[in-house]
Amino acid sequence: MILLSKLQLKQYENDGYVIPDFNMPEVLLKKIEKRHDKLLKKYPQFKNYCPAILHYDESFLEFCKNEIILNYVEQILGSDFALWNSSFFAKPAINGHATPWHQDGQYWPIRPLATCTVWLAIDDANEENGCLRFIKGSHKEKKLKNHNINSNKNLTLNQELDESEYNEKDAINLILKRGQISLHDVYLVHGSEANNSSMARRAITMRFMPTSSVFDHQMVKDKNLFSKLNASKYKDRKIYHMRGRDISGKNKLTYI
Ligand SMILES: O=C(O)CCC(=O)C(=O)O
Repeated sequence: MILLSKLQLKQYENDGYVIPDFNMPEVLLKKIEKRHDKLLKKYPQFKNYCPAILHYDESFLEFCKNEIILNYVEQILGSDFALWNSSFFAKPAINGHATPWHQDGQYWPIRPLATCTVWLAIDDANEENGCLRFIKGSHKEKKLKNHNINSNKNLTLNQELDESEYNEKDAINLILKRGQISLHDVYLVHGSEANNSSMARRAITMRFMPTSSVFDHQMVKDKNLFSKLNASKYKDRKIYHMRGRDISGKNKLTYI
């Protein structure tokens, strides 16, 4: 069985992310590209970013259910977990949108807050085409930091970390080859620059949560928490069973 080493697990714990020795096979990457092209033909508005691809094409589940990826996730989250979202950050060449510095958990209705994100590179990702950037160790306090709303239309997200909350000089660039993945913690501060290069920088995220947490479909009605966010998209979100059982007993899991 292919697993994260002790050292890699320690890195996830200390730094908030890890890059396993994994490569998505080329045939599957080609399949992903085809399905994404088809999605964009139908929904050109997702040219930069599709927040919930499974909502539009459930066949993307095939890639999220990769046994090696699930083994890694199990090592991090434990044996009972679900997939609650998958997004496509397509970042096309020349004018691909930036993602402001943020913590994911800020706008997710999951309590207790927990998620491990798998980020799969569909293109080589580097400084030129706007690779993902992490502030190493910024997850450690397990605390949500101050965010502001940024309504600039050239961003994939409207949540931006307050400048007082991080130091950009601590950022590391997540340089990955096509087919490589990284795993990151829900509290880790991250973002990415715009893509002004001639190469696309496509990536898929897969969001896994332990079933000891609850994806609270009702929480989005809390106006204080979610009023300024586009939270309606969480109301009907399907939570896909991946491994084990629903520990909380409160998640409505979809079995596939
Ligand atoms: O791919 C990007 O540029 C941003 C990804 C991101 O924010 C995330 O994985 O949560």
